[in-house]
Amino acid sequence: MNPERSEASEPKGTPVGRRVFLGTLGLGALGVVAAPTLQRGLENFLGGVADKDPTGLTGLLPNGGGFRYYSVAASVPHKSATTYRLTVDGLVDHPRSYTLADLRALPQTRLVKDVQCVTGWRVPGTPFEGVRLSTLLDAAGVRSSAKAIRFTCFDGTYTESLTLDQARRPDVLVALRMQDKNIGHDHGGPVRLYVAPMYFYKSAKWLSGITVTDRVKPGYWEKLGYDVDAWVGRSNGRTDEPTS
Ligand SMILES: Nc1nc2c(c(=O)[nH]1)N[C@H]1C(S)=C(S)[C@@H](COP(=O)(O)O)O[C@H]1N2
Ligand SMILES: [Mo]
Repeated sequence: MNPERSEASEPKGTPVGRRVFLGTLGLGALGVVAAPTLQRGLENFLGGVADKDPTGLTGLLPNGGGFRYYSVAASVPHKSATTYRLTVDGLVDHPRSYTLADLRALPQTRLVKDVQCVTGWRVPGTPFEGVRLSTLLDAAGVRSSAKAIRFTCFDGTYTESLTLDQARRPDVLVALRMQDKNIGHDHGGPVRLYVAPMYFYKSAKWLSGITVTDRVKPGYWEKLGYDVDAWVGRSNGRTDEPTS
């Protein structure tokens, strides 16, 4: 079973009306529903604007250029260039807090690869751009006892993890841009993690904290059954083409 599926059909804080409505239509199998009229009808019912649905329910529909909007939190505060902060702490010699301007001033890396969600959807050739996570780790001075990273998010709920070796890969970014635009709120802006070689659940949206730890602490979906090492095509019992 795929835990994300149950999240999608029964998200935290979903108004009962929606849940009943979706239950009536039997949308557990929405992956096979593709009639455009039905999609539009559902989007209208859910408020008309897919990217305004904090529950991610409309995210089950094929929209947004192939992307689904996912959030396990019912609502997420908006952070601007003035209010956003990213903290780097834990087993480091120089903990610090970055503003968006600080992050923009660092060297930027642009990668163009396929995005692959563990529920099956894939978005080919998606540009992501930002600061290599390794750059922030080097600046922080990671201590020798460190083994892993814990990521936290300003949605107050989602968490993720990487081993230190994974985190130091050149295709792991603290991303400021996606599809050659600043990352909008719904895609996890202003700053999200981007872990190119792994299933998209590793790419934590609304990133607010990077804590260096002495062991991997499984993230939100991983506690619910997803693989901690989430290589595309080599985890979660899936055989997708690698994204790199
Ligand atoms: N904070 C946060 N990050 C998250 C999620 C989430 O619910 N909350 N969902 C994950 C999953 S399962 C996927 S597939 C992608 C979806 O990203 P998108 O909404 O930009 O398409 O975000 C990942 N990062
Ligand atoms: Mo996902």
